[in-house]
Amino acid sequence: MLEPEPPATAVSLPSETPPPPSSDEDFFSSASAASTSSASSPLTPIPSPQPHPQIPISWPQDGTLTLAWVTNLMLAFDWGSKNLPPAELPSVLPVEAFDRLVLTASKMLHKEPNCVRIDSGSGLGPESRVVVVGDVHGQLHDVMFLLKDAGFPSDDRFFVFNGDYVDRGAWGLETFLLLLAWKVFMPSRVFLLRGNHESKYCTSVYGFEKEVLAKYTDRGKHVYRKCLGCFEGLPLASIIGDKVYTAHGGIFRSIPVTPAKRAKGKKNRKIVLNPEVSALSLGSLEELLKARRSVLDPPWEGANLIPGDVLWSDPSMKPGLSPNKDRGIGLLWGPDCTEEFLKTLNLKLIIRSHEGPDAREKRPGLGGMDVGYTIDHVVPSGKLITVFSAPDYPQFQATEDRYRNKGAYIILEPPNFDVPVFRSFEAVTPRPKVNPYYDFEDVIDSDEELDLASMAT
Ligand SMILES: [Mn+2]
Repeated sequence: MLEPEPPATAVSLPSETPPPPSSDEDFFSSASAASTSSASSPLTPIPSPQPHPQIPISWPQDGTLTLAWVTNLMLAFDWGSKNLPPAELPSVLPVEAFDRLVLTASKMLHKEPNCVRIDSGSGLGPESRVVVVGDVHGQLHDVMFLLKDAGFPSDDRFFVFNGDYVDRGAWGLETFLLLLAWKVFMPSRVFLLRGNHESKYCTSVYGFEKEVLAKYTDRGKHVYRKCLGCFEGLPLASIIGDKVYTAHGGIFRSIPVTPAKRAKGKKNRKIVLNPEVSALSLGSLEELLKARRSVLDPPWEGANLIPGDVLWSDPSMKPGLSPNKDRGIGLLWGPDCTEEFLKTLNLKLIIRSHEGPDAREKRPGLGGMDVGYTIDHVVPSGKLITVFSAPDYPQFQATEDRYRNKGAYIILEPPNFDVPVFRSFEAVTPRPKVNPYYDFEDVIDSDEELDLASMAT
């Protein structure tokens, strides 16, 4: 299937257009435009000589990643995305190196608590900045632009990614592995939280599973399985500088100590979101820390509801806490709940992600995602913010349906790390022309609904 989008691409340009910069120049030189203007200048390639990536990539002999190794991995993925068919990815990253990277990262991630804390005890100081990133959805070139634009992770630059690394975009695997490499290289500076798309259910519907099978062919099932195992290890939330809570979806409910037994009939799997709706109340940090996050798909019923809440919930302008009926999992929460959460935990900000321009189109009362972020609730104790970091999302969409949204990321600065600085950016163009890994015309328009029939099987 051809991608129905008109911009010139790396492989077929109008004859009067000068050739695009070579892959490495595109990434390291020309993708440096100001964050609010066009994200690249393909007509004026800067002829600075960049090294070609060293491929195939092998795991370092002593098992220690270096900046040079991570840089070469980025260069190699970028180059490969522009010069090789998808099935040639193993010639860039052989499965042996993939295995070592994912195994090393998984071990680190599994050890992290459900809610990671970034504070003075973990190196946050008067020179530090914390960059918070929202959904990236396999948009490799935009992620690399973001990293360069914000400045790569360093002793003074922390990164918290709010999840949804894969699905929709065509380079979910490269994007996820790139972020894993940064995690392994700087484990105390890079934090990767789980998104709802880091699950078996979402990746089987929205492209990532097919992408992995196309790229690693006969080893594809193995690679996909290892990725799912790694997803299970991802922590759920972060607290930055004791003042900012971040998570993919948002806040979460309190779970009664002895949940009522229900839904005994196994055949008729209808959703029992919570029959005691009036009893819904906000969960505590202790409950979040105790939740069992190692699940392929966060459950929407039963006693282990906190992971599903954290990954799938959405804010609302209507007061109160209620089941998120549109999504079939998670919660909707109002400004009063934002206030209660912030006040109880002595926080100033909630930064969540999870809603792109398509989702926001259907949420009256909440802002559109045109510039990559919205301020959803303003309450006495602070604010609730949504940040979405995938510009021109989704990448595969009929031209007339495109949102042409900017992406954004947030910088938190000293001394208190509680005042958000927003940076919006446009999509990198041109991007390599590829086929989607899901049927974007047939698959439901947003990720709002859990298809329970497919989950039950
Ligand atoms: Mn999401």
